[in-house]
Amino acid sequence: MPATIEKIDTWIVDVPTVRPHVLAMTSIMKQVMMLVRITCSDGSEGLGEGTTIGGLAYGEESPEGMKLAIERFFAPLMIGQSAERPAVTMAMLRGQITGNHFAMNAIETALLDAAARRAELPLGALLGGVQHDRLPVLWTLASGNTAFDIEEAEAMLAARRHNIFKLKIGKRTLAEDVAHVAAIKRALGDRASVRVDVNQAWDLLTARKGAQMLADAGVDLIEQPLARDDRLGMASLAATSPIAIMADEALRGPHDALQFVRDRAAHAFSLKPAQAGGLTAARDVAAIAHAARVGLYGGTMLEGSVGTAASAHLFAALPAMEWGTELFGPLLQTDEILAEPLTYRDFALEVPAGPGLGIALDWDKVAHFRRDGPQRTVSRPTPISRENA
Ligand code: MUC
Ligand code: MG
Repeated sequence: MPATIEKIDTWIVDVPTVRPHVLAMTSIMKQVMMLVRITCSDGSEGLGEGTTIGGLAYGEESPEGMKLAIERFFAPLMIGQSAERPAVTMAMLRGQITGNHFAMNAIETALLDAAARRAELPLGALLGGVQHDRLPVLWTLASGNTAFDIEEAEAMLAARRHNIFKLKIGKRTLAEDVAHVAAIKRALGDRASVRVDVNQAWDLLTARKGAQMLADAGVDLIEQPLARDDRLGMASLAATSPIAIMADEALRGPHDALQFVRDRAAHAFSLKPAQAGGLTAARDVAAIAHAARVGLYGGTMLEGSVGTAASAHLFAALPAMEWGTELFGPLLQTDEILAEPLTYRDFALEVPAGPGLGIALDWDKVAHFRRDGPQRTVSRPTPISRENA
């Protein structure tokens, strides 16, 4: 009997961060994750995650909003439908629900996870096949304090955890930001690559000056310097910048990717499944980048382990991530909600092996961090394992 979708559960989980994470538009002290689990009639299950940065500060969706959207709008359309054809289910959802890219991604991940577990294949196999076992992972220095950031970077280098660093700038004046970045690059020298993420905070004139100053300081790349809707500004900057310009917030799926390629508005794309509207939509963005010889970078919304594992499967199924990845989200959190944490070693994340996402939640930890508290957990959900998949 073909499996159907029987039940969809969602949880909000709050996990503190190891230190405040300071971006141009917000600072966070904890990560709020929406976890979704799809249970199918054959007992198979799939997990997905929807995580944003600072509630609605970064984008148009929040974990709380995703939970509501899935409960109220996605679930009624999905219950009773076949669980065997995720692409058909996703086409149906996209036909009836506009936008909601992060929630779409969480749902698509869970559908693909369940389908891959059923087939006893890694999720990446459903995305074309895993091509890489390890993905280089950078670390974001975002304490806001130069001395602290240098110390943090040195510790990461010594532990062989990261040797590429991204600095969050755009909150202070250009001169202050460049002084901060240059001091860090000077301290690290050739031992590390240093990049910056402006998170849309600059205008074109500031970006032109900034690109030159940062190039002089030894920085490799500038991520989303201008407002996400200023594609022509990005094109003008990309035409003259001495260092690579990367699009992030501006890329909300294949259509944006096509426009960016047409306008030659970026040298690199930050690939984010949630922003693109799903793993398969992000794969389409990657195909456009590949055809246009635009470099790829594996972005993050600072997802926890579920979303990070999903992105890892996609990135591992692509021919190359020319700029590496920033799949460090779980390392920013004080605790882990997986039974077995993801493995970070020798400057890389090991792509989880095993069926589906290749991970299992520790449901005691989920209960502990659940916003509505463990005391309201009536019965603990059954852990996902090979046996009951
Ligand atoms: C972003 O804009 O790229 C990724 C890493 C990080 O520190 O923040 C995120 C979001
Ligand atoms: Mg960014």
